[in-house]
Amino acid sequence: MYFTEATQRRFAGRFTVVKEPAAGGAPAQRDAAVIETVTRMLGQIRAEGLDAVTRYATELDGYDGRPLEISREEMHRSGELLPDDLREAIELGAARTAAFAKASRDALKDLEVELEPGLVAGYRYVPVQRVGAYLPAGRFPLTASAFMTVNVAKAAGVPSVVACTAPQADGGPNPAVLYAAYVSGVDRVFLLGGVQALASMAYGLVGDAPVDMLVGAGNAFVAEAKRQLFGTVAIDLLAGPSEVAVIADESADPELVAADLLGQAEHGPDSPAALITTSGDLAARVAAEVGRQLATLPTAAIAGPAWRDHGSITVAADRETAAALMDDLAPEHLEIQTADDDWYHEHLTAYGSLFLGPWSTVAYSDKGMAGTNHVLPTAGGARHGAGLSVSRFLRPLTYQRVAEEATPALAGAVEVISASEGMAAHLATAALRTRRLTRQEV
Ligand code: HSO
Ligand code: ZN
Repeated sequence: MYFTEATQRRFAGRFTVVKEPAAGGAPAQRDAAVIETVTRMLGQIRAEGLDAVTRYATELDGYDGRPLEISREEMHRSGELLPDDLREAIELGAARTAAFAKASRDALKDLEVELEPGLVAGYRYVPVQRVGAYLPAGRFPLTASAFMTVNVAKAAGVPSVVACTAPQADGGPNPAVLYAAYVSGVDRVFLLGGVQALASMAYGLVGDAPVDMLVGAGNAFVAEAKRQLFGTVAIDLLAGPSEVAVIADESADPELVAADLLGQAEHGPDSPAALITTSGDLAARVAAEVGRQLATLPTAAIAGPAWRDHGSITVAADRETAAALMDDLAPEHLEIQTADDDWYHEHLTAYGSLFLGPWSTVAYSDKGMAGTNHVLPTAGGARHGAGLSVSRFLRPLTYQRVAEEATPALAGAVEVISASEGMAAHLATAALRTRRLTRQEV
């Protein structure tokens, strides 16, 4: 995550980078070894089916041979294994994300319009029928993932939602992840991780039938598997390392800004964190504060290298420059901590999700408590895409109904265009109707 050359030229002299990313800020490239491994695994799973799936699960995840499908009873019981406060927090996150997803669903209205007398066109929102959700349980088991995928798909009206999650050291699923999927309304869950999980759902090796769409974040192998399965199935997006960016002015609290930069840096040593500020004084105070907080952060072994290699601080001459530089980065998460929050909200055009004001922090959304989705575009994808939402599971399927009286408004022009293209059969479909109309009229 760094400024493009065009933007650097356009704003030359209007900003200063006071802390550069040591690694140059270039987005991580697709790794040739990952591509090759995933291609080989998908090929073998396609050819050999579940035999290859369980072989990989044993080799890579220590799968112990128990039934791949997790029973409803085990799902229900997973809640009882959790401390009360965790179980309640999971129920709260599921309820809040469901409330936002349901409100979003209700805001999507079917359309029907009469364009000419007798010519009606419209669309109906129809959900994808079968969705497969990947629930990561790797370095960190992301408990809220199920809220963002299963819950939102269910709010969109998807009839079948299956999920996969990798076995943990004890051979079973992570109980918090499983309980989050259960309270999100998942239909079936399978004990599979990584490439073999995605392939099993896409090829219909688990569940009733192949899924139509795969959703959910994972590591580089998961992202590559989704890329290669795209076409066979739809996907939500290809998520790279988690990113955070902050726009702050002299009114911001450096302790909060520093904490929020490190808040996402702990995802991995390649997680970018960027501060753009209109205040040189704040820039210096945040830099010092990041160092101070890293000294005691339990995950400093990850967040420290992330900040060193992919962290940046930029001082911009004014808010217009700050906003333009930030649009250029198009970060996954963007916090605004300024005296001008509303101005930024109006002018910014590229971010996965926006956090307005010092009381709004990314982790609130990450864990489902803000209601919004945490499956968001990274690596500049926010310039053209948006995060996961009910609208991704709902397709506006169009229809048209043409009454006889509207025939003159369509057929003649279709005949003329078809004739000019040499498309005789197309022409005939319209001409036939024109003739019938004429005959009736005589
Ligand atoms: N920041 C991640 C989601 C997450 N982080 C969940 C922690 N838990 C992608 O938005
Ligand atoms: Zn996060």
